[in-house]
Amino acid sequence: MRTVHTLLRNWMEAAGMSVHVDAAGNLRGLYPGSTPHAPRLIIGSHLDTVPNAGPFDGILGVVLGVTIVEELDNQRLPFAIEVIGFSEEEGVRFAKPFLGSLAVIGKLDRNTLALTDADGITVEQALRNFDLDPTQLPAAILPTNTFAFLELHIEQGPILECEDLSLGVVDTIAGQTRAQLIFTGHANHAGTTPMHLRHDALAAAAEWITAVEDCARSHTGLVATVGKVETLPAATNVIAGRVTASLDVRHADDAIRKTAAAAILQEANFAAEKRGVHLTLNLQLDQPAVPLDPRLTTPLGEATTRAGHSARIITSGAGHDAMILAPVIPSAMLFLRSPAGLSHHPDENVLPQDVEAAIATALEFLSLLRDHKTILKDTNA
Ligand code: HGY
Ligand code: MN
Ligand code: MN
Repeated sequence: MRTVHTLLRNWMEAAGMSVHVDAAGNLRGLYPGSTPHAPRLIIGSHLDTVPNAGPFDGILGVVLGVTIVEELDNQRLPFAIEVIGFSEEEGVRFAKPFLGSLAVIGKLDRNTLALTDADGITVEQALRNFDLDPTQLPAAILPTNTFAFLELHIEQGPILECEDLSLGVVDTIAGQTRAQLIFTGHANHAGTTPMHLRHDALAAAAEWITAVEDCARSHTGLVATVGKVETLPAATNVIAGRVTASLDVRHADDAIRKTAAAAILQEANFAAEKRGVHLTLNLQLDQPAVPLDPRLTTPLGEATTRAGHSARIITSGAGHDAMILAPVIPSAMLFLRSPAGLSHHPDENVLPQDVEAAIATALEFLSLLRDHKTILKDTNA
């Protein structure tokens, strides 16, 4: 992350931005407006990613933010532009996502700072290890004259490619439930323990995981994933005594998501009880679906059309920092096509012509913001 910060800082400063890293580890470049206290537009996305990831998830939206400022070529607008590279959006290290974006709206709270990673290091200690001062978190909060947030991001799904489209304008970001389930059975000898005397934690988890898939397949638009399973003692000739499994459930409708999550967790109870296995549930995230702001998505659609592309309205199954900012700052997202619909994978890609389309659209969007003072006025400016 230090290397990424150094590279991006150089690009940001070359584009005329003043750069700092805030107390939550967000990299922030400020491009001034035509007046000292001009309203502020945020353009950004996250710098972290997932293990074995592709090269575009998150970082593309930050680099495009810098590129958009470069394209202004020192032209001053009636608003400032702050490009933010958010830290810790994925939730890989501390099991809670969106830490950087929570900080800029003042919601990186003490409980979150106390979360620990696999080595027992807290979020607070990790910030100090990165030469940051968590007591300065209040200074990370966005100024009150921040009037809009634009996030450019790869779609991470197959829709734009299936329709041979470069861009999509996001209307809603699906909600998500994330949880950790711990199946505690009884480790024992694989060769001497009769089947009816076992308390096999891995067999319980395995039955549950197939029930997760069945439940998701039976609801339109629902996705549910068990992406991480840790087994102890993880030996061929030992019945698993303890299994820790992740759960990720998503849907654009919160009622459907919550009902499905409850049914899935009930399945875990069934699979555990029938084997005399104890179940512990840790709910890690209950993130509501977030509609994006028509006061911005409408001009963003207009900008897409002006740039010569179709403004395909699309719902995001992936979570984004925009879902954290949107409840307090009018937010919009522009998606770029994901070739092969692939993401969270080394072969994740983006097409140069789609990057060109996104930059052209973003510059048209800035012109609309500049020319339609109503957007500036109506959106907290
Ligand atoms: O998991 C997600 O939805 C995103 O990649 N943060
Ligand atoms: Mn991601
Ligand atoms: Mn992302």
